Amino acid sequence: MSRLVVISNRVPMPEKNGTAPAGGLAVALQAALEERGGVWMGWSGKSSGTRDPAPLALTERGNITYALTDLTKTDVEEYYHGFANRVLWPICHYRLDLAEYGRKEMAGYFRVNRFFAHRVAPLIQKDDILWIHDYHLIPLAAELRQMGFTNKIGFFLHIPWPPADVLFAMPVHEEIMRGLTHYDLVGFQTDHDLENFRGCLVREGYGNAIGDGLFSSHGRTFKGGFYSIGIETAAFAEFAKKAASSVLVRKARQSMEDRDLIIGVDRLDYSKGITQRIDAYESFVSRNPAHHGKVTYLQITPKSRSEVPEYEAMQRTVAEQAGRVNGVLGTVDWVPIRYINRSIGRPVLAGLYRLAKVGLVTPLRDGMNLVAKEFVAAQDPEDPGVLVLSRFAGAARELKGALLVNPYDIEGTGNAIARALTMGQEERIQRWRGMMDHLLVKDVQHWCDAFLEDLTTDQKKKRGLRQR
Ligand code: GDG
Repeated sequence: MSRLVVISNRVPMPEKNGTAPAGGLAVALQAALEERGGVWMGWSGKSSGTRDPAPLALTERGNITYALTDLTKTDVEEYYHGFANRVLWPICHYRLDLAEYGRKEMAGYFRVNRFFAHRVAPLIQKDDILWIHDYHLIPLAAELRQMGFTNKIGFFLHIPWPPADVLFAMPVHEEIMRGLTHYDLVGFQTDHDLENFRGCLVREGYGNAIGDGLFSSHGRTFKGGFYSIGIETAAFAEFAKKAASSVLVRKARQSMEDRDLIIGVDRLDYSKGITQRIDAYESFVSRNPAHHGKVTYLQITPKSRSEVPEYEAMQRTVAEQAGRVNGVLGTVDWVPIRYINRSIGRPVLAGLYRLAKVGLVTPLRDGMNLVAKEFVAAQDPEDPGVLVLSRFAGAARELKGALLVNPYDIEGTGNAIARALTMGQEERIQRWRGMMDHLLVKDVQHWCDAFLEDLTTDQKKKRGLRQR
């Protein structure tokens, strides 16, 4: 079995005893790396002022080498904040209005990808399989090919892929599209994303769809597929069950005085639809006086990317909005929204999911959304809560037992909240069971195995791709 080299912007470093950090992706990739041996390379998160950053920091854990590189301050500004988070992120989330193009940032993005290629090159052996993750590193395969590497290289995009009309508004879309054609396998979260990619490729003549999931471009053939990322379903279910009876979660429950709990958990990001969600909750409360004083909406929103102006502004907007709703609708003994603007511990999070009657997951656009899957896995099988899920989350392609909503439809989402709170136990169990059975099979291990199998299987031996 070939070694595996994983490259991602950041690397979730394991504990000193080798345990993977929390989070399904880290656990699944670490398991795949342990099985095959290999390297996980990425940015250390540190930046220096010098042009010549320190050598790669190598940490050995068993048969895995973790390799971290520093970047310069300019690199971080241009590659990470500038192009990845202010151009590719909004474009891939269909937000042309928020994309801020700058020649300097675009050049920085390609420069840092070349730098990553040179840094990882000495660690790559002839038969290694390379797996590159996410929008930060799209041009990496092209750089490695130019240096003469002929290894199998796969790419997985964790966020959505937009339709051609959106992508082509980006000045360097041609380089981005061409970058993807240098992989052997390009994986997306859903069939919709793959379909959008196919449209982009074929419309501008970057390549052709030649059937069975294969594409051709400038004499190269590569595969495209979709591989919906999962969570560690069984382990998370067990974890949530234990967590629900912990002292902290019991205290939280008491403080809510047995009110029905509605929970929302998202990084502070405009793609997550948090402001629309608060509007929907306000609409629900205003139109349903019977629920006044009987419900608490807990929104947990850790800060993220505060260096990007849109995120900083949003932090203020959400806080003001929650305050306004509480001011208008709250009473002396009832606070309709509890808003927490920082990260909370994973055990408390899992316990709260289990206590909640409703999980509100209403992004305007999302590659997958793992919160939706975690909420389902955390439920009590005898008395499960209801998931209210945006049809624009990748997870909606799989979680058919959720109440699917259009997050732009404020009243419609408010109605779904009311329906979720009053849904009978039998229907809740039936909806939950279907979703849970699916998540137990399509867990994160399945995702990892499916991608690596398609990347390593010879195209000639295998006609086309199984879609997973
Ligand atoms: C990208 C794509 C895709 C959140 N708050 C806290 C906390 N979290 C954890 C959740 C969940 C994770 O963070 C968020 O994952 P998502 O999938 O919801 O969203 P992104 O961060 O945007 O991830 C997304 C994903 O990549 C994987 O491919 O699904 O579409 O955008 O696990 O539980 N964890 C703790 N405290 C918090 O306050 N401990």
